[in-house]
Amino acid sequence: MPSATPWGQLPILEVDGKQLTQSSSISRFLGRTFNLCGENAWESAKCDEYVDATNDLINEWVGFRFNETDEARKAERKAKFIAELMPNCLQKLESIKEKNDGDYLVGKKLTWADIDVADKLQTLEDDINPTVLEGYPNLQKFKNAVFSLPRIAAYVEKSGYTYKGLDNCLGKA
Ligand SMILES: N[C@@H](CCC(=O)N[C@@H](CS)C(=O)NCC(=O)O)C(=O)O
Repeated sequence: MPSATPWGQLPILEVDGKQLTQSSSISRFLGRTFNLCGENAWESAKCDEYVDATNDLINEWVGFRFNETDEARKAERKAKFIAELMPNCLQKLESIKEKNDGDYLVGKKLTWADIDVADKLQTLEDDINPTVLEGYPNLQKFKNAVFSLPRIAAYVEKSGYTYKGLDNCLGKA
C-alpha cells in the first residue's frame, strides 16, 4: 500500500499546503525562518555539528529502544549506550557548554541547536534515567535555561510532552 507520507515516516511539517519531512530538516528550516541559526555561517555550521553529533547518539537510542527485535541484542546495545556512548557524548557537550559563555551552546543567542539538544537531553532523562545529567552541571543549567524560556515552558505545560508520553500513546508504558 502506498504510504500516506512522503517517506513513510513522521514527523511532517505542513507549510502553505506543502510537506517537509525529516526532523532535522524541519528544525533547520524553522531555525532559518525564525532567525535562530546564529550570527554567521560559522555559528550556523556549529549548530549543524551539534545537532548531527547528537543525532548519532539518538539514532542508536532509537535503534535499541524501538527497532531492535532480538531481546539479548537489545539489552547488550542498551548497556553499551549507558556505559559508553551516552557518557562520551554528554561529556563532550558538557565541555562545549563550559567553554561557551552564557546560557547557550553557540554564540550568545538562542539557536535551533539549543532547542534540539535540550530536547534530546530531556528524552534521555525521561527514557534512560532521570539522573543521567548528574555530574554534568553545565548541561543541567543549559537544559533548564532552554526549558525555562517562557514560550517553551508554556508549550511543555500545555502539551505534557515527554517521551514517556509517547510510550503512553503507543500503549507501551
Ligand atoms: N530520520 C527520520 C526518522 C523518522 C522516524 O523514525 N519516524 C518514525 C516515528 S518516530 C516513523 O514514522 N516510523 C514509521 C512507522 O513507525 O511506521 C527523522 O529524523 O525524521
